[in-house]
Amino acid sequence: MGGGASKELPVDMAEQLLRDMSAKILILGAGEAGKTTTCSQLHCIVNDGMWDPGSKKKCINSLRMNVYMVARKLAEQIGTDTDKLSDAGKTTHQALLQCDPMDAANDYKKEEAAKINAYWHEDAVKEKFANKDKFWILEWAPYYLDNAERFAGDDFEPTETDLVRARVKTTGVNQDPFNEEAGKWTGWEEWKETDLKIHWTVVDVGGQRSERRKWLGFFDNVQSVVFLVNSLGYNEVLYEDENLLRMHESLTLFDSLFGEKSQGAFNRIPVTVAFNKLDSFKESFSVDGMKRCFPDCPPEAMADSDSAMAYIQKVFVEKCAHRAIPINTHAFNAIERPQCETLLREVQKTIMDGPDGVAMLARANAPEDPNLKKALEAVKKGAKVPYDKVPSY
Ligand SMILES: Nc1nc2c(ncn2[C@@H]2O[C@H](COP(=O)(O)OP(=O)(O)OP(=O)(O)O)[C@@H](O)[C@H]2O)c(=O)[nH]1
Ligand SMILES: [Mg+2]
Repeated sequence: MGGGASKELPVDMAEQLLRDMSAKILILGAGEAGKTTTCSQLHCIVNDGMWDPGSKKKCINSLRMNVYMVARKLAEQIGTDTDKLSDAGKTTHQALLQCDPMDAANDYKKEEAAKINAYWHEDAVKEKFANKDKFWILEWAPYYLDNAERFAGDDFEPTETDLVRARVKTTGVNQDPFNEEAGKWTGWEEWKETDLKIHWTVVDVGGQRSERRKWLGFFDNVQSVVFLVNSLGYNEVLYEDENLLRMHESLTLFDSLFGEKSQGAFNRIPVTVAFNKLDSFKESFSVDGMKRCFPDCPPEAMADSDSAMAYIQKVFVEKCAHRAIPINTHAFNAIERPQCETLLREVQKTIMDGPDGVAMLARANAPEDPNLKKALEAVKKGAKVPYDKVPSY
């Protein structure tokens, strides 16, 4: 803090100051791309490792629902072809076909979880799971089924791994605001000793088709967009349409937002395409999957997972050849928190080094608005801004 006694800024001045020192980062992408996982990690990064208290409780219920969702899906795939199941397996099979995952999660019992785990170990079920590129199933199906019993009981405490692996579909739009010292950015050094902060908001949207019409209301006043791609989507089908590969859905969505025929809403702001689930992509790399998804892919681009990832990135980048600002690409694992921090810092830098950052800096150094000028002078002299006042967009 600079010299002088700390005092609050008048609210109206502070609000304007916050608005003028604000930047909004919009996270877009199809369902299960990892948007919420990324946003939860960013929340922890800027809140000293603390999870949002509500998300832990939600996570317990979700993990239990995830168990039933994947077990029921496998049962549906087996259908009436139950000859290879044991007698106990047949009973569990029928129960799964009739269950409602949400109700089952609300009344989750260890004994039932044990039966599901035993069902999972039946050869017929494992065989079905081996063909998971033909039907939609949640990403961490084996993890949910292997840990089904552990998720039971009133004293169940989710681990960090549980928290990032739980699948909670987002409905609507969630905004997560946080503040960081303005002086830490290059060019802003003279604000280091003051209380001036950049007010960031990360916006997480629901990515499934039914959710996307809600996005439009959040396209204004955006300083940067991150479009998340599930890298595994070249070999996985879509929840909304099992005849469609997730990667094709992602490409169509990307094209509609940033391609030549898009309305150009994001033409003048930095866009980062972040290819998520890189480790799993490398581990489970499938040449056949690449051939199915990208029939025109040259053999050398399928030689190994690195070449394939480079090829997939090229396909996305080529859709944006017309843009004034080239798009950035990034490959990472949202389940690894430090990798999310790297992504966040890169995205923030695209804002701070770009026209919006320059405009913010200009406002801070030579504000035209007399109110803002007064507010900034007060901050330089040591006045505090009530940062809990979040500007409404
Ligand atoms: N293997 C792997 N899985 C990941 C990674 N990041 C996220 N996931 C998993 O992907 C699943 C979907 O992640 P979400 O964050 O819920 O996806 P979303 O984009 O928010 O989905 P919607 O809310 O439907 O739009 C979760 O089960 C995550 O654990 C990753 O880096 N690697
Ligand atoms: Mg989500």
